[in-house]
Amino acid sequence: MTQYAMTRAVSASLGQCELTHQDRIPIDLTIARRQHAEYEACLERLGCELIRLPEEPELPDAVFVEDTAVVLDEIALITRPGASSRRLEIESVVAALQPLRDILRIESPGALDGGDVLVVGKDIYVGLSSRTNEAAVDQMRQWLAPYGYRTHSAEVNGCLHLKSAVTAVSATTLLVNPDWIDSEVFDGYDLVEVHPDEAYGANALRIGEIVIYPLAFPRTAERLEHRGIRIEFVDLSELAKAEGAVTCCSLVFAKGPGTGSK
Ligand code: CIR
Repeated sequence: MTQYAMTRAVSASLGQCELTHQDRIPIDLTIARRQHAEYEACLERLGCELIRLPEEPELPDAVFVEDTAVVLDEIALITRPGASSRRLEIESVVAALQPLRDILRIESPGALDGGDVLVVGKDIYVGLSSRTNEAAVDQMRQWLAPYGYRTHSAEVNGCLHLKSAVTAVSATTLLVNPDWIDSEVFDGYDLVEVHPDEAYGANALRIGEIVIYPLAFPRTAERLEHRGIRIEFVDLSELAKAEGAVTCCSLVFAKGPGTGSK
């Protein structure tokens, strides 16, 4: 296996999660945990070695581990989540990543959620959202340039994170909801737009040549398949009630030099 996928068990307090663009509706924990297990199984089937972090019962949103770090081949950048309720999620992620990568950290006044960071090759797109600010983008630009990364920022409107609005479905193709992000930022990429009835359909998780994609957006899935994108479907309907989607529930990263034999 060439990639790790770090996940975290669903918290017993998930029902008290942060919500920004959705109304609170009851979450069935049993279903949420089953769907999460199926998502983990899907990652394993696609060749990822799982690193499962234990549940944080007091931290409702801890399952959305993506928001705590941006793991690149060279380093791990630990975020400073925009919602203060989520900042306690960080330390256990640092402990898990420390043996695998050198660690950099976003510092105050920077605020960054990993859901606002889209990495495509050496280009890093950072969403300016209710969770992520310019100060964090400045820190990223400065710290990641020595590794050859180009950091770009883009305004996000109407959704929680950049990756609610755009994700990569191949090395050259992005899936986008143009109502939430200005597509012109992504000049040079092939773009697939979500079906107009499926606003939340732009979040897909690319694992090699396959994307993990929610069952909830069949019309957008049809558009992807039409473009030759291969899909593994998952049902994350209970986690979607917590404003989570497929990228949010894992940190997927290469086994770096010195860690590949693990
Ligand atoms: C939150 O509002 O922080 C969580 N309820 C949802 C986080 C989803 N994370 C993601 O899109 N990366």
